[in-house]
Amino acid sequence: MERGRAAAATGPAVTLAIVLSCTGAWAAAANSCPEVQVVGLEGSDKLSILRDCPGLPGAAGPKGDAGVNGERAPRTCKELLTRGHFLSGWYAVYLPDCRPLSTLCDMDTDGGGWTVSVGTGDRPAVHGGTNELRVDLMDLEGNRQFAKYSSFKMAGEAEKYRLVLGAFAGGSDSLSNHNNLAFSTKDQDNDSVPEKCAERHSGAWWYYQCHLSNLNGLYLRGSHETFANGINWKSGKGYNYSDKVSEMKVRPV
Ligand SMILES: [Ca+2]
Repeated sequence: MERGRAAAATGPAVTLAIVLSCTGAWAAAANSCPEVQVVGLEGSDKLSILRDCPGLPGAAGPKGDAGVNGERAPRTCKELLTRGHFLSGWYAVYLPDCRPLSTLCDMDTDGGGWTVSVGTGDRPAVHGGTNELRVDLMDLEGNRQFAKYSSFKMAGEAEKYRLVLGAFAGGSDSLSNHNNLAFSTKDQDNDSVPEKCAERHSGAWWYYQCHLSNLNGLYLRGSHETFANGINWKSGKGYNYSDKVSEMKVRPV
C-alpha cells in the first residue's frame, strides 16, 4: 500500500474494541420504558401513545446477506481469516456497539490475520486482549524489512498515548527504544528535548531525543539529504532513506 503523505499533525485515532455481545442493547432500552398509556381522544379510547419511550421501529430494510449460523459479527482480521477469508483487502469488522468499521486486513504476511493501520497519524486499531505488532517496510526497489513485537498497545489519552511495547521478536528493531514514551504531534510536544521533535522530523511519533524510527515522516521516495524527516527506520535504511511502504499491523495473540 503506497501512501502519499503530508506531515502528520493529527492525534492518534485509537479504537478499543472490547469483547461484547452485539445483541441485547435494544431489549435493555425497551425494558426501561414506562407502561403504554391509553389516552382518550374526543371520548374515544382508540389512540394509544407510548409516553417517554423511543419511537417504534420503522419498517424492515432490505434483506442482508445470510449470516453464518451461531457466529457473531467478526471483530478482527484474525477472526475473518479463521472463517475462511484468505484474501488481503478491505473488510468490515465490527465495533462493540455493532457499527461496522472498514478495515484493511493483511491475510498474506506471516500467517495473515493482521489488522493494518492506514492513514497519517493513525496507529492500529487495537482490540481487547493482547495483540502482537508487526512493522513491514519496503524500499523503492521492493526490498522488504520487518520487525515484530510480542505485544503492543497505546495507553490512553491521560497518559498521552504512551507506547506499551512487548519484547522484540524478530526482524530489525528500531522501536524498542521508544517503549514507554508519550506520543508527540506538531501540536503536542511530549518528547524529552527542548525543541519539538515532531516539527523537526515532520512526523508524529513516540519521540524522545528524537527517534530511531519515524513512520509518520514525510514520503520522500528513497534517499534524501534532509536529516531523519522521512519514513525512516534507523536499523533498516537509516536516517536518509524514506521507505516507499510502511505498515504497522496488529493481530490478537
Ligand atoms: Ca520538546
